[in-house]
Amino acid sequence: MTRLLVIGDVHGCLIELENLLRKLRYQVQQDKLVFVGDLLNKGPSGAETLSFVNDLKDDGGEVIYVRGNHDEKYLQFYHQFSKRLRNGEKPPRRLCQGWLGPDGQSTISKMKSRDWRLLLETPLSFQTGNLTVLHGGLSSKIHCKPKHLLDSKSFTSKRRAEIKSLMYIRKLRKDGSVPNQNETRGLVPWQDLYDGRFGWVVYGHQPTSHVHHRGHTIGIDTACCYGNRLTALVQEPGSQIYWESVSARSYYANCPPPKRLKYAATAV
Ligand SMILES: [Mn+2]
Repeated sequence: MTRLLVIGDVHGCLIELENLLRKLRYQVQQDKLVFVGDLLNKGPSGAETLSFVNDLKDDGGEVIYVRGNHDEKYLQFYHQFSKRLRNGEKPPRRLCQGWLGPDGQSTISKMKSRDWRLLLETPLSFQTGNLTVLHGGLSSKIHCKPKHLLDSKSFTSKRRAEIKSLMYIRKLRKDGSVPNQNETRGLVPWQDLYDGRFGWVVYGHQPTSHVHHRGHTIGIDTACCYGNRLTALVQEPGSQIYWESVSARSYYANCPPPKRLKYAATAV
């Protein structure tokens, strides 16, 4: 029996990931594991988390790691400095900090080539049955399946914005289009405009105190790196979706605490 386990933003919280998998009695050769993205940054063990995921794959695990905005930052860095990185050079600390965050240099110095490969292979979304997994959100102007966004040979700027939006957006214009970077007026949460056309959308990116179930969307970034919890959405064949979580061992990231939700959703 294959279970689908979708894991929220890990952000280098490897101990919590291991605890969560233990709690779920994860079976590497039976369960399908999907990450909503952002395995790296903020928490203590980004590079080690990539290595852990690679080990699961080596052990025959079916693992899908959807690309998050922090993963994308590392990939952009890689494309810019790939020659230096391949030569084993260490890019200057300030450059890494500016680009990747405070622990950028130590993370990339620990990353092996297979860890970069894991990042390079990340899809922007994953679809199975009635679930679509992506990191950020979905513009309601997107009519093709999110995974087909990359099919076109030549990208218009609109298409580029749509692709980026899968990893980054939180809000949309009322007509469902993707706002410009500094635009703030009259925007609405993307979840309010999503009409369920790709089934349930399971996403991360927006740290909240509880699983955020709204319309046809389920947000599972429960802010582990901010000292809250790491959550997995579980789908067993022929059964309801439910979620499990473990508490964070510490408050890792120097950022504001997660947004408190007015209610706590329990099951779909
Ligand atoms: Mn994140």
